[in-house]
Amino acid sequence: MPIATLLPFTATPSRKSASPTSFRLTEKFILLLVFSAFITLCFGAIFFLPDSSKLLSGVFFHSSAVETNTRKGTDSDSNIAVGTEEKILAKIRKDHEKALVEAKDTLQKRPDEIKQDIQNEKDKVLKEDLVKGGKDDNNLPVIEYVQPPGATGHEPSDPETKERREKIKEMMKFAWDSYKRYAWGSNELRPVSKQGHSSNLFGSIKGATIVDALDTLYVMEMYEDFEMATEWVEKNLDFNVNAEVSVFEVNIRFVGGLLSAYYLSGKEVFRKKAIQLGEKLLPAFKTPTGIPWALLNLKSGIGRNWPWASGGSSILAEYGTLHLEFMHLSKLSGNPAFAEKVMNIRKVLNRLDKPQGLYPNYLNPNSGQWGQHHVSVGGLGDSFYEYLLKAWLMSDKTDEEGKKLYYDALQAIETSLMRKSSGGLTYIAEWKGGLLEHKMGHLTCFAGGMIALGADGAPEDKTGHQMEQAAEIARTCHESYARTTLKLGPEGFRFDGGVEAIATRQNEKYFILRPEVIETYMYMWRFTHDPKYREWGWEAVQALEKHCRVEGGYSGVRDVYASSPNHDDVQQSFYLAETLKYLFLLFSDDDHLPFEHWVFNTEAHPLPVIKKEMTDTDKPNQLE
Ligand code: DMJ
Repeated sequence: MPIATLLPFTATPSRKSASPTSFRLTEKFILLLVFSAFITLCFGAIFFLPDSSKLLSGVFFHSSAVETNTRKGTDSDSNIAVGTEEKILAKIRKDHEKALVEAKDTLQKRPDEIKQDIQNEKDKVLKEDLVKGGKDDNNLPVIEYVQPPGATGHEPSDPETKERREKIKEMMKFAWDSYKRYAWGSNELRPVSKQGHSSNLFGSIKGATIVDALDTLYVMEMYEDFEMATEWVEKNLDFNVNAEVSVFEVNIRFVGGLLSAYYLSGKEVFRKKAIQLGEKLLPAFKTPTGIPWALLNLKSGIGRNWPWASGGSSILAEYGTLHLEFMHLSKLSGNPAFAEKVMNIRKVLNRLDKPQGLYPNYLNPNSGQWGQHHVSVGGLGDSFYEYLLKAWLMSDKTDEEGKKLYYDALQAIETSLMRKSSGGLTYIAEWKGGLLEHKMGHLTCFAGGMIALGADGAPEDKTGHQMEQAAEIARTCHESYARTTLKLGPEGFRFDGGVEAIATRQNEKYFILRPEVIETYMYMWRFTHDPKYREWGWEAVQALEKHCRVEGGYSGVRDVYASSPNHDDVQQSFYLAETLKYLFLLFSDDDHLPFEHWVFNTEAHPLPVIKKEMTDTDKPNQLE
């Protein structure tokens, strides 16, 4: 039977010949029948289809699963499609129920528990990312930034301390504004001639003051200036220069400054730049022993040592002051090369005999042998000792080797270099080929702070003894200031020929805004809360204001014994990085950059303690 005869709506030639009236009635009847059948079907669908609310919730919560299946389904595969559909619906139902149970659980939790759960989830994702080798646009590992505690502080409650702290901030503002006004982009400021100053320590890298000051601006909450400095770093800080730089100076000021700025603010630009610069410094280690050169051409990667250094040697305080920054560079870059380089320096030193347990200042990077037997806890040696202690502290006290090296070295210093003057002042002398030179440098004054910082971990019940030593050194260094006309400390002072804590040579009478004495006051204040340290710090502030503040910033002076200051016309970048930061912290509460969480590099750039992973049994509630 042709289909056409059964379908009244199908236009056929025979249809035209039928009576129009009777045919229209039949049509109407059939139409009515079809319509009512259609409506019955629709109603039936509403009652007999699966629970639509569940279906919808499944779509919203698990859209991707449904979509994936819809896209994959084909008409010819109807059996498989039906099976798959059932599976999807079952999964949707299961997930929905699970979500409801979880939501119920969450509602019963305290807000801090919910927070912790979110953090755990985040950590898990981050770990998975790192395991997968998650990298960002710069090919650096993806790191979730968490600000360590105490990055900013609050105002002290005592009105006098608060006022003094505000005063230090004003000094920073003046130093910074003057630099901005007269020397923006140069390495340092000439505050008398009101122009930029370029130190050859940084080759043609620019902006030492900006990078050195970044963290001080942050710590003092000068956020607008911090943003301005950040923008300069982003746009102008360039290490692709054909210039020779001091590896040590660039490391402590630039790498250290950038690392601190990163850890305080979380801004990726600082991490990126620190790593870039760290990589530029790596060729300095290409020596037969791996002891780095002092000077490096950043473009050619060719290194050499200072021409004045004994027998072509590298300098202890220079190659020994890379450890903290390089450990952090490895952590932030995922590149173990940085850590390996500094650990190798230790290995080389461990193999060498130390005269009376002391470390000579000169070491030949080719032969791996000591140069002249000069030993100093001041210039040429100082921060090597500081970094042994801080390596241990920064490792959350896991670097046992660093700890042992530090306390052994300190013992040797005490035995061979530490002396008491007839007037009762403790000082640390220098050692030249077995003979003591009874001279102490302004630089050596950092040792008061270092010894106080390490006293707590001192072996054999020596904590009290070391705290006394630290206090005595602080007193001696204070005397070196108090015994001058300008009440500022000389570069070097002697304990011979009838003098004590006084510079006798013209070339040791200058003061270049150095931080070490104030640094020691800050540590001593934190550990003892003896008000004299704040008083001594305040004396220094008054002298700085009276003799170093000039119209265009702060300047060093040529002779601290002169009746009026003769300015040297340099505002050193470390004045903003260190001197003013330590002063600010001296008048701040202890929870601002607390020592359990932060370690200061030798340029006062705070670096976080790298917390050891908690073992399972250390974790709270782990056993429950
Ligand atoms: C700073 O650059 C550092 O503190 C370094 O360790 C020694 N000298 C200056 C400040 O005096």
